Amino acid sequence: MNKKLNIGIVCYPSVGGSGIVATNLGNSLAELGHSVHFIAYEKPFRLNEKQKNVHFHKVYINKYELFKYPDYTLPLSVAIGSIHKKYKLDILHVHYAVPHATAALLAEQMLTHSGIKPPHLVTTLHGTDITLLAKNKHLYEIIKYSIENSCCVTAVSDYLAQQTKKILQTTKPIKVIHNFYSPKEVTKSKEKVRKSLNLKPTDFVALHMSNLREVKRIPDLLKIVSNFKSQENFKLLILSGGSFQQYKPLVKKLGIEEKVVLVENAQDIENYINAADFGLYTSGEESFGLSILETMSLGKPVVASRAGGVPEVITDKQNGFLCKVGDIKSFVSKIKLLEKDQDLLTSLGENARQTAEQEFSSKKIINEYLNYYRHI
Ligand code: GMT
Repeated sequence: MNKKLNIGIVCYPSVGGSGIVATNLGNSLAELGHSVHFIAYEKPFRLNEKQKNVHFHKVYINKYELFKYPDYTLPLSVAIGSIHKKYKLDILHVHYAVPHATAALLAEQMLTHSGIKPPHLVTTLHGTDITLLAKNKHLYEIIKYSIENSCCVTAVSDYLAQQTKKILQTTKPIKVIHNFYSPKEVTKSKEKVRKSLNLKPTDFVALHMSNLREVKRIPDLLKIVSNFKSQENFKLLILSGGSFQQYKPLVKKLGIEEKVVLVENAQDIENYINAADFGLYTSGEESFGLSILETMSLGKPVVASRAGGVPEVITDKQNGFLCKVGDIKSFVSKIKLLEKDQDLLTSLGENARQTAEQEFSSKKIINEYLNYYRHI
C-alpha cells in the first residue's frame, strides 16, 4: 500500500478561484488519509478545520510602523520552514505564483542552510498570476524566477500553460491538471430557495458567481440583463465573493433594480445553482472558470465568453454556448434560444453535467495530483 503523505498547502484564503481549488484539493486529500497542513493568513473560506487530518496554520503579519506596506512573504517563508521542521512535509504545494512560490523558495534556502532537506515544491498557476501580474514589468522577473526554481509546476488549463511559456519566455515543463468539482448534496428545494429570494417558480433565472473583479466584465453582464427589461420573469441571481457597491449606479442607470438579486459570500452554492436555470459568465480573461464548472456540475448549461481556457470546459452548442468577449447581442440571442426551448435547456444541461462528471470530477483530478506527487 502507498505511504500516506504529509502535504503543506499554501493558498489565498479569500473567496477566489485559486483558494477554493486549493481548499477542495486539501479536503479531498485529507479524506483519503493524507495529513494536510494549510498555511494562510486566515482560515480558507471553504475549509472545514474539524475534518480529520486537516490542520490550519495561521501566518502572522507584522504591523511594525516602519513598514508602510506590511510584508507577507517573510513571515510566510518562516511559517513554511517551521511547519516543515515539525511535520516533515513530503510535498509543499503552493497555489498562485506570487508571493507563495517565492516564499517557499526562501524557506527552502533557510532549511538547506540549517542542514534540513526541504519538501518538494509544487507550484500551481491559476490565472491572473500569469495573465495579469507576469505582464507587469515590476513583477515579471520574480514570477519567472519563482516558477523556474520550483521543483514542479502545474497549470489549471492548456491555455494557461501556453500563456505561461509565452509570457515568461520559459521552457520550464508545466504539467496541466485541470480544475475539478464534485457538487455537494442539494439540501433545499428549488422552490424553497426561490421563495427565500423572492423569485417566482415561473421566473427564468440566470446565475452568475464570481468575486466581481474587473476581469469578470460585470457591466457586460448587466447590459445583457437590460435587454430583458420588458420581460418581467427574467432575473439575474449573483452569488458574489466581492462588493457589488461599485455596480449599483449602473444597475440604476439601466433601470434593472428589480431584476438583480444579490447573495453575498454564499457557502451552500449547490442550493442556489440548483434554483437557477442557466449560468451566465462574461469574463474578458479566464484561465479555466471554476464557477462555470460548478454551475455545469449541477446540470445547468452555461452561456460564457470564449475567453482563455473556457473552451476547454464548454463545447459550444453541446454543453453550453460560447460568445465573443463583449458581444452583448450574441449573449442575448443565446439566452433567448434557451428561454424558448425547454428541451434545449434540458439537453445542454444534461451534457454539462456529464462533462463535469466525466472530465472534471474530484475523484479523477485528485488522483492526477496524487500520481503527480508520487512521481515527484
Ligand atoms: O478570478 C478568480 O476567480 C480568482 C482567480 C484566482 O487566481 O484566485 O481565479 C483564477 O483561478 C481559478 C482557479 O484555478 C480559475 O478557475 C479562474 O479562471 C482564474 N481566473 C482568471 O484567470 C481570471
